[in-house]
Amino acid sequence: MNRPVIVLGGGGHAKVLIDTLHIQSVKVLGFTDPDLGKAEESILGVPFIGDDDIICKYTPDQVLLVNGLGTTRRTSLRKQLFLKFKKSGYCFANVIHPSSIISSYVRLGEGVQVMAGAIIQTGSFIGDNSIVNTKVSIDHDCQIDPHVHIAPGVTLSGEVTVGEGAHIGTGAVVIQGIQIGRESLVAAGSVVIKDVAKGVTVKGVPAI
Ligand code: JB2
Repeated sequence: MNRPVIVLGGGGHAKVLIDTLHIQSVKVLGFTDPDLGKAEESILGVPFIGDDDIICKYTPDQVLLVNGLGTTRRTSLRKQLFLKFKKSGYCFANVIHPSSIISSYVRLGEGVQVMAGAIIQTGSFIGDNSIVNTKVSIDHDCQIDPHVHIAPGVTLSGEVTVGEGAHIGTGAVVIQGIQIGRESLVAAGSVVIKDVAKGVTVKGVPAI
């Protein structure tokens, strides 16, 4: 990366990202968090630098941002933060763990995060601000829209589409060709064998 990085958020997801940035010798200036109780803390040696207002002390060409908020619910603060700082001209770095395997025929948007052990096969697309979490498997020709969280251990077979802001819970399995609607939630451990409408929650084996 040609610029140092600021990480937004000081929780568990931020910690995993900072670890990956360290592996890649990226300079991390600090993390931001509205919880001023974090002022005495550091994350893997990275200092707290203030709440998000501190970012405007840097111009967009001085720093890159990394979105350290995870998503566990459909209402996504993560998405709001991404859009707010994009509007102000900032750019988000992609964070790609070196142990992930990504076909050279995969396209990635901006601010995409691919965690340790993930595999993304040929022809797939990962939209802006989406998380492909630890040990996820995304097979060929999948389309992942922006602001999606594919949680650890999920398997997507080929030609699956996932709409904007959807959350695929830990360990879920989605068979080939399925369409998952925007803002929908697939519960952890589900097996999805038919399309999921937008904005709904499905769970179980098979998921309903
Ligand atoms: O507006 C904000 C803001 N709101 C909350 N700006 C910034 N910069 N930070 C914000 N936060 C902070 O995000 C909270 O004060 C808190 O310190 C942090 C969220 O931490 P937490 O550990 O609760 O969640 P997370 O998003 O880091 O991790 C979740 O998602 C991951 C993907 C957890 O469920 C993890 O287990 C999961 N792996």
